[in-house]
Amino acid sequence: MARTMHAPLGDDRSTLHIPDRHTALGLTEADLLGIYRTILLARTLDQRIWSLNRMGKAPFVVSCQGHEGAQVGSAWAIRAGHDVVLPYYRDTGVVLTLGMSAEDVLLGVFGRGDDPCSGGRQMPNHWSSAARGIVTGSSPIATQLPHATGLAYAARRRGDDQVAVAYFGEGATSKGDFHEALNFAGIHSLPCVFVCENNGYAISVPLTKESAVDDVADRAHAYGFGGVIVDGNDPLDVYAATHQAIRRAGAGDGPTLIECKTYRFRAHTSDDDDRTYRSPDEVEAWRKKDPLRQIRQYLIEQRLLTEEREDEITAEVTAEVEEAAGRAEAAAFPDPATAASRVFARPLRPLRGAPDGLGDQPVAVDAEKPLDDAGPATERNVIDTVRHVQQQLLADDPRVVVLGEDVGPRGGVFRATAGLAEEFGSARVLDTPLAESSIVGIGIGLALAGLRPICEIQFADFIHSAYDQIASEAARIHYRSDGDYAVPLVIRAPWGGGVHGALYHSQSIEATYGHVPGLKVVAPSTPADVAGLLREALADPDPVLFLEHKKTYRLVKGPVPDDPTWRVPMGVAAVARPGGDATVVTYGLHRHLAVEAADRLAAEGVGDVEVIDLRTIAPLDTDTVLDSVRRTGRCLVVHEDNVSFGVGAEVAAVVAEEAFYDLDAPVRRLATADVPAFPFAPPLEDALTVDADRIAAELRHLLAL
Ligand SMILES: Cc1ncc(C[n+]2csc(CCOP(=O)(O)OP(=O)(O)O)c2C)c(N)n1
Ligand SMILES: [Mg+2]
Repeated sequence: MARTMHAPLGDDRSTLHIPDRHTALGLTEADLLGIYRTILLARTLDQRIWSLNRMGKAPFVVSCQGHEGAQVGSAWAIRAGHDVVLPYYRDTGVVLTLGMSAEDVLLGVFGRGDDPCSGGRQMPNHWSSAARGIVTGSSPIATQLPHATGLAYAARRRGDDQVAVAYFGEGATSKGDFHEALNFAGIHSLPCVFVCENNGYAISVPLTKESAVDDVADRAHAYGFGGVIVDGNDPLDVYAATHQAIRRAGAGDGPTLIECKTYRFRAHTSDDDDRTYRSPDEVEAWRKKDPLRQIRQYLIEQRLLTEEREDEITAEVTAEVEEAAGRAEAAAFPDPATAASRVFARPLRPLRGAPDGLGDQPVAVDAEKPLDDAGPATERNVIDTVRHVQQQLLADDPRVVVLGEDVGPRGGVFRATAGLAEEFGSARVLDTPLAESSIVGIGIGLALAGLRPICEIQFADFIHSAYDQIASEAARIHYRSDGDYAVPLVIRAPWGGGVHGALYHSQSIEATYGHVPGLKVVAPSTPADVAGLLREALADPDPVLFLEHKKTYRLVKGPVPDDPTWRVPMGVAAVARPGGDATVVTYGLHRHLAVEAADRLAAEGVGDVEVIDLRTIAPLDTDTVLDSVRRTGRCLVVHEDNVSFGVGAEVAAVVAEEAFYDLDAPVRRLATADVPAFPFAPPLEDALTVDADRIAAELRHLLAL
């Protein structure tokens, strides 16, 4: 980009010949004064927050000082309310430009109930405003970047010219999510603008230790699009680049990475001591390039800012910040009664562990129509059911998008999407790069844009690189935005062993993910439950991890109602086999094995065992479990997951807490030993497998106690 050297101001400006840079950019006098005022507002506000910090009133400061030129200059090019923006924590200047007030920012600083970003749930500077197109942000660096690509993909599908603008520091460019997002944006030439505020440090780590190349902008070329470098302390330079990038993106010409070379004047946050890693001289040298000074000087040179006008603006801004600070400090804290609310957009069960009176009331759930009353049915196996229901969902709802590795023409490695790309096109049945974090992250962006994504993770074993996107993002976006956003996302994952898949194609992941608040986890085991729960999961406004046991795919067959509206409620267990002498609580493949074992024991006259299929892991249907155990007095929990810290531990704890005096014997668990999933060689795998024989043996023991 062109750089302009500013002549030093003398007393007599009339002799200076100062080139006008703004008219060619389409910026008016009002724009220039607006940019100047907003930079001054950001600076004044930031200084005020530091002073509140010194007074012990603001526990945490994330300073934008030094970055305001990059922030306000770029955001001035955003079509506020039209484009969708994903700022990062340092972006006070961005959100002020987009219409947030100083008071909005300060309500967050004080953690007040009216904090528009999170109602006092997040730390300051975790921006969010659905009304302003500002997408809720988190603390983990770079996680917002795949969201931007999902939002941009959705804009492309709608056919409008909305652009997703994502902000981040240069430290974020070391993260996988940065690379996965740019890769996806490049492949699909998405309407995205990536704005990097390169201040040369990730807390204390200098650029030389973050990257072997000097310029972040160079990264873009590897992903097939352009990267530009701008003087981040010159708001007009930043504006020009961002304006052009947004225009290009909106016109269908693809993404741009803009690297704003800038500097932060203060420590990383109020918890940092920047004297430990940089010199006062370095800071001083950059202060000479202060963006506030640069825009002020330009305005003076253009004769747009008289001393009088400057004094007026300064007084106005100071008063605005002072009044905002007074009002925000006086505002009420959030009501403690809301601390456990909005974990789910659609709560299915009372929130476990919530102190009395806290947590949302569960919604009323339609009773399940028994299979016998569900009209005509077709016999299907599990995998065919998954495919059939996805086909129906795609046909019925244009918002549905399926994405994942090999889901396109290949039809999925298990054939769960066979024929769907041909029928619905590759834009709706989308082959993604091999990058699980971004598969979920893109899905989140699609969901935030109002689509209904179904992400396929090829094997549950490979989901863990998406853990951050699932646990830190999808599952807590509703809570952290105080209900402003919801993430209706389904993540399908084939799980489980018994298929000689060894350590990395056999894992059970339900306990790990069942532990994540805000995430619903289901693990159906019959074709009918798969059909009913998949439809229910897609209709739900919360993220759902939908686990399909691989061994059931072709082994388990059963009737599936033809009625495409037939559903199974989440959060409700099923009695798979009634009985009165003992209860087996299980799910997945082991529902079938437990029923087989129970039938055997009944035939032998040993006892009549009830089998409960949880179907939903989280939230757990404790009522059905307790009701059964209270009748039978005996409880065995069976699962394929490792025994420690698993679903069995949870069920056993609930039974011990709630039904101890109804028990005739201790609660028992039968699960896989704490090995890292199943070994490959058949004798090794068999030695660890929990089969019907072992369940029957364990039940005999339990019934004899
Ligand atoms: C994944 C992750 N790791 C570590 C942190 C702690 N942390 C917060 S900000 C930061 C540095 C980020 O540097 P950069 O992206 O350059 O942004 P800057 O703060 O310099 O504007 C770190 C390490 C975090 N928030 N997230
Ligand atoms: Mg940095």
